[in-house]
Amino acid sequence: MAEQTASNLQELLGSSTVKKAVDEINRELAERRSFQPPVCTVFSHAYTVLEDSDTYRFTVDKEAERQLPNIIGNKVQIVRGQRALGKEVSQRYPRRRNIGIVFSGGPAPGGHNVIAGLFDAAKRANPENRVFGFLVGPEGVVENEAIEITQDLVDAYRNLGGFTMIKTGRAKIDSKQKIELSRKTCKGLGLDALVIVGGDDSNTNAAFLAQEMFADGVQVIGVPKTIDGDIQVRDDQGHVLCAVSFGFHTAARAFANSIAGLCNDASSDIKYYHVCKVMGRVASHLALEVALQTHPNITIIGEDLVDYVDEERLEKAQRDRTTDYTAFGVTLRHLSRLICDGIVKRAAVGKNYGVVVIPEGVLEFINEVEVFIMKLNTIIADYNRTRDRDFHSAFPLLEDKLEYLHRLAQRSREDASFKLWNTRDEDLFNDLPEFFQEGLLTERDSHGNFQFSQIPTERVLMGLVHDYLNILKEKGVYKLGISALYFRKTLEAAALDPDRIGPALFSNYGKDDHYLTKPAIISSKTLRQELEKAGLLEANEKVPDAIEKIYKKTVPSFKTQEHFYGYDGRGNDPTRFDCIYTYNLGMTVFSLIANGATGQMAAIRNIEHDFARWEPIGIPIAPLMHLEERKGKLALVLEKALVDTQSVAMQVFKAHQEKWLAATSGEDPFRRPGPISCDAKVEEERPLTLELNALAQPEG
Ligand code: FBP
Repeated sequence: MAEQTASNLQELLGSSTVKKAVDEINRELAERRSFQPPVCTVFSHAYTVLEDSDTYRFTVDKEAERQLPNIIGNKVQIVRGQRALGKEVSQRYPRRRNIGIVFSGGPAPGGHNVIAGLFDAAKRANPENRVFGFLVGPEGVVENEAIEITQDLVDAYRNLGGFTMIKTGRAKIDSKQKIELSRKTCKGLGLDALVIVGGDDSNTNAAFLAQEMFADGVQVIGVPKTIDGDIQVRDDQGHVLCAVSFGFHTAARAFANSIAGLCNDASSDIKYYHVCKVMGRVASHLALEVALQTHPNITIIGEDLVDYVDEERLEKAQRDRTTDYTAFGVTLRHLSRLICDGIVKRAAVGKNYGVVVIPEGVLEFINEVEVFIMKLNTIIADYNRTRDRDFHSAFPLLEDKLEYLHRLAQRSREDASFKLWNTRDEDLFNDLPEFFQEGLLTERDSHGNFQFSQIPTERVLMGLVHDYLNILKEKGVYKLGISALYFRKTLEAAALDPDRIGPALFSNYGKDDHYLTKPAIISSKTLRQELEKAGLLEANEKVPDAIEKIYKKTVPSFKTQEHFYGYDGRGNDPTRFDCIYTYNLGMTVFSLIANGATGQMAAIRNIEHDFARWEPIGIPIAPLMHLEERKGKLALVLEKALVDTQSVAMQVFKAHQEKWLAATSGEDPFRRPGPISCDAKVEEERPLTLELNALAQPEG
């Protein structure tokens, strides 16, 4: 019997239906792999050349000039197509080359297509060209861990998300020794060029490597990658050279699609606030794009909080003829109040549900938290610099870390010149919930950046929101509005006169389509008192069930579901936009290499416009660098692009905030962006932020 079952199972497993069901390759995957992204017109020519452009200028940092002398003079280079080989090109372009490529930092959809574009262009220029992929990020370069990228490998990953083919890592090539080892690797593989696909820190690294390997003749090219969308390049006149890094569109669309699902859920079940933390280490580009795509009821934009002014405090200070500095900039408490304000307004029209979007990096824009982050960054960096052991292995437990901070606070008492961590800092820090303290003390990444993704920001904020809503409930401010029709129907069904009872219960009876109980009614007891006061109830009489039922419906219970949109969208298969963008970036990389560029970042200009206008270029990295605090010291880095609060996208968002809060009766104006696809021309062609911001771009 058992044998017969086993053979039946074998037969079953051999059936075509089962085979199809468990096959890793389904139709969608096959279609994705076979999608051939269109290429920019210049790449339809047999060869390309680079043309230095004098149109774009940058203000150069003195320190960048000093540290990067060989690449600081680089200009923006325009890739031009060429039908036939000119004399100069014929010597250079088809020369046999070995090219190494490495992913650095978090995955971003489209990375595989950068490799595919580079591979296809390299093989087309000379079938003998070889492309090597360094494994698990920059550490692969230092340790010479590489594989040769073959046609089969490229074909297996075309148009697919993740950085699965060669993996990625966050190591940094930041010491003399690591640079020497990297140089050795490049020599060992006979590399002509090294391509670093990464974010702001990785492109910074690319610039330093380009400088270091200049004399060796190894070209180094960067590719701007990060779902955070914070690599954007403009010249001094505001000409857009790189509107956004690749991966941003896909991540935003993936988050938006999931959040649109939550909008459906919230407005169906009408009992939850879905609180969505959306990735973006510092900048709120992703949150803004998600807001434009889905119209959540409340969206916080970190950059918008910087200029926040608490009008009430300001007016009070003006009345008292004093200055209240806390009226400027936002504290966690202020922010929670802003969220409560929206929740209370929606509740007044009977909506005790909704969707809130919070950017992962919002804490960076909150005064008191930012101060803690900066102080702790310096404390941890100082410790690591001056001791044998690293801060986190020396103090593995939270209590150990707190004890160390306590010793610093004591030191500040004894030595007035020591200001880094004083007793006030200690008191404020000790007031924070433990999980938040742990988060703020979490290990910094290899670039010294604070890891916002490790902090449950939404929990911190929503904890404060919960507390304040309870206070507002006690004060009779947070109440659920009762539909006028429902009130009338319920009372009439109980043979009660709504027009007699309504004015005693509600402060806006007969005026709006949702009624709010009077502020004094905050319990069954106060309800009874109001009815007695209006002469509608005798002292020994029971409150009629219908009125009690109405009252109960006005008492909101605030329930939240928390979600984090990050790693899922970051690993999503790319949108059509990102597939095309990255494939062309890969081809641009080859053009830069084949034409001798180094210290440049591959980019496509005009991605905010129709594909016909896309223009592959090389952007000089060195002139984009400036000094910033890293690991407690000033270092040259590529500047992160934050959300411009004056941009068109922000203005459009702000102009619609009230509408999307939807504190009115009727359905919420949620928007459904739909699922991601790469094979059809979909309406969501490119990020909405880009399309909107393009409306205010200077010509040229
Ligand atoms: P990159 O800048 O390296 O592309 O990574 C950005 C990001 O996706 C952030 O949005 C997020 O804060 C962070 O990575 C998470 O990092 P990790 O993968 O180390 O958890």
